[in-house]
Amino acid sequence: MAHFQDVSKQSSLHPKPAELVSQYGTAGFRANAKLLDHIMFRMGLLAVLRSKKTKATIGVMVTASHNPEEDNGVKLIDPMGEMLLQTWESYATQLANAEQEDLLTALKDVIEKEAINMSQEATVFVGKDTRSSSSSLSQAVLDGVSALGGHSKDYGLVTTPQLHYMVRCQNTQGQYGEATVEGYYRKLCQAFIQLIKNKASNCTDDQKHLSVDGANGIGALKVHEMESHLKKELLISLFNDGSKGKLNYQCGADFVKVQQKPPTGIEINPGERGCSFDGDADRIVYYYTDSDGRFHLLDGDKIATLISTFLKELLTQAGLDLKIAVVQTAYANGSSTHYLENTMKVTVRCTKTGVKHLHHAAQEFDIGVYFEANGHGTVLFSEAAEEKIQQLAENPSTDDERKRAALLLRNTVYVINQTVGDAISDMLLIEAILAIKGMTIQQWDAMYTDLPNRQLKVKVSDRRVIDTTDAERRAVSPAGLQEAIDSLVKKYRQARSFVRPSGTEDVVKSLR
Ligand code: 16G
Ligand code: MG
Repeated sequence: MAHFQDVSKQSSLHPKPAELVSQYGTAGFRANAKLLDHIMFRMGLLAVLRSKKTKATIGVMVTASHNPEEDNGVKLIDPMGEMLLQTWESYATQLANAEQEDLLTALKDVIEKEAINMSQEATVFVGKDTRSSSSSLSQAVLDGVSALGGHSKDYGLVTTPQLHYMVRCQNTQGQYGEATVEGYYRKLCQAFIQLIKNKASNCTDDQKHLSVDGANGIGALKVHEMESHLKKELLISLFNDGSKGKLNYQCGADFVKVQQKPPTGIEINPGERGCSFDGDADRIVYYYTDSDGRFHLLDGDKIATLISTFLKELLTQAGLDLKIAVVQTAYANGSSTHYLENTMKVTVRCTKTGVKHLHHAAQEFDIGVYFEANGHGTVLFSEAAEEKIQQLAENPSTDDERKRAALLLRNTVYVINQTVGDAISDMLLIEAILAIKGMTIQQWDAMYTDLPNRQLKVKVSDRRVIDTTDAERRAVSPAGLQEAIDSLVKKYRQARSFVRPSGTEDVVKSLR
């Protein structure tokens, strides 16, 4: 077939360094940008196959999230805006690792195994972050798409969650929204403005102010673009906007979470709210410094608690019988789990690290709130839940209090990006909740007190020797490791510790 000749010819322009081995990790490939050109081209090819297989538009995002500027990466987005189906991750790895002369064989192998109809049309949406390497790498993706005869749409600079959103909009014929960046701002900001109309009477104009650390990345650009849609209902001071600092360097959500200190480059008064995005704006954490200069971090666990409490109260007010659950990982602070289960009486589930695991667990409930402690998360509403909310909001015989709650729920659904964790969407929801509840960040922080914790990373020669079970909370190998941890933990009250191999770096990570 003509396309295969094109693939051969084009792929020689994107050669694979001999003997290089790469793996589609927790969230796609990530490495030094110099090692990725061939992978980008090949992910363009794979996206075409995935699009033909699903008969839908597929997304390819070029980003390495919170990694240093020198790195880059790529992840594929499935039709409903979710992460690539896990069984296809191994195809991605096979294609990435095929030596130049074996590429066509590897490609035909996928086509055969998946019984792909090659005459089916294919469309791929491509986006990139602000890294200096992203332009040429996203061009390599586009080359891969066209080599296999696929159509592409290049969204250029977008946040990761924006591209996920576009893919879902496209595949639901606009039902989820319009597949443009403007459409995204319009949908989210309109919902935000509707929500904020219900702000508490004690909510002053000062409360409208928020400092945002854009990690010198794409999120900063997009917050700036969105501002006019907010109609001054949220006043943002943007720091680390990329005009001088380096991407993710001493700033951004990952830095703040791991270091437990404010990002550099932000000026913020004691007691005031600030938040940090990561390098591709799919994570967010909040914080403030008190009058004694002590730093207070409100991470993904605190965010999940705030959101699930808000939703649970609305469900009660609306008289809707919908099951709500919170999904966390082993990194969740024990205090948050305790508070959610015992005070809030919501179901809590624990899954392995990585958004795809949390996302799937959250899909099992009417309303699934999922957050990793690192600030990645969102809320999923089942179709039935959305319908019930919609019906109640539209039913003329609904009484005033129930109607108010139903309308708030409806706009909450609209402000949320259900495809994946989204710093911009999460920020709008959190800001709306604080305003509606008339709550300060200090009051939010006081919902429960975090147990002290530390995260450690240790470089090891082979992280695969560690195998875990029970959502990564217990090590099953090497022999003796778990026993050693247990005997240390036993010495302390309410203590917990675990070790797991990283899915993105050559390290093992532990929390205690
Ligand atoms: C990726 C994951 C993130 C996870 C992190 C863990 C996605 C979109 N991102 O960044 O959810 O927390 O990996 O990395 O799934 P680790 O395995 O190195 O600790
Ligand atoms: Mg990220």
